[in-house]
Amino acid sequence: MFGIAAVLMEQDQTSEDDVNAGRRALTAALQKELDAMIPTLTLGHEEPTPAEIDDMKDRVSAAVHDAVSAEVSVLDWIFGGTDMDNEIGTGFFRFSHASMEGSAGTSFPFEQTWDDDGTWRLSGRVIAHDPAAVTIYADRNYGGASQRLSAGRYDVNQLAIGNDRLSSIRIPPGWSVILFAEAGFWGDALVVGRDLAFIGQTLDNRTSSILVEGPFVTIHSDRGLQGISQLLRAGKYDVNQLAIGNDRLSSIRVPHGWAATIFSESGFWGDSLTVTANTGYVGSGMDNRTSSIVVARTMMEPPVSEHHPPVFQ
Ligand SMILES: [Ca+2]
Ligand SMILES: [Ca+2]
Ligand SMILES: [Ca+2]
Ligand SMILES: [Ca+2]
Repeated sequence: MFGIAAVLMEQDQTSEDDVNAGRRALTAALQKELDAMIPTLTLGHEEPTPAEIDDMKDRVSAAVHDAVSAEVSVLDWIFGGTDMDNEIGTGFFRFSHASMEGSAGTSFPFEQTWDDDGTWRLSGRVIAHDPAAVTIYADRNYGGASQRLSAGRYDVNQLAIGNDRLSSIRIPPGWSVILFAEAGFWGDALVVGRDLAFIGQTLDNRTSSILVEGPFVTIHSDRGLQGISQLLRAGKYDVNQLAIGNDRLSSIRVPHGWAATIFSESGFWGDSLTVTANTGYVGSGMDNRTSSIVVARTMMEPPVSEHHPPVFQ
């Protein structure tokens, strides 16, 4: 779960020190509430309920008011004198694990407007990125010692699970992994693009070096990122390079920092559509018509996290 809590204050005559006392109280009160809430989360209660969030908001708000009021006289604060700061409003935006899971790269916008001494608008967007990690396991069925690997090269002395131990692997969509039997990225090799509860007799307990690449664009024959899929690195793919088949594409997984343009005709012409985020359905205009594709990176490396400064008006 991901949440954003916002308290909008308009600063008039309240001193900087008093405002800072309020800000410190807000941070401390929020931290205390989160620390108290997290241990209550269980499998049957994965997120706080709306009522629990309302209670948290009340307690945090009271703590901030107390802190500022301790500096400013309580009466001044409440009745305002017209020159004291006003609280314009509070906002709370939350994004559940369920809504973000499987929607990596999708923008979740949030916006709230307050009308109090003018109009105030807070807006932004939240993007969940694909988990930047493959997980390797010493035992079959994702058991035993494990290690998370982001994109990169891992030679034998970087394998925390040990040399010649790997037996199963989890790979997020759009990632590609090459397992090598020898140190130094050579010998028998296996290219893996999906979860394998058992990597097979050929390389079981033989992996000594690993190459991890991703995330890449993935095209799908069915809507909702389902059906036959094909991973596409940056490049141009004409009709005979579409492993999912001609006129089959219905959805595309596009990681942050990538763009894919699909064309209705072979040779990169005809109707086209460019997508820069996961697209569960390309729309009736392009569904089952794609005959060529151009895939490009729009930035060198995806950032670890992205946030846009909120817009205050
Ligand atoms: Ca093993
Ligand atoms: Ca080996
Ligand atoms: Ca289709
Ligand atoms: Ca076509």
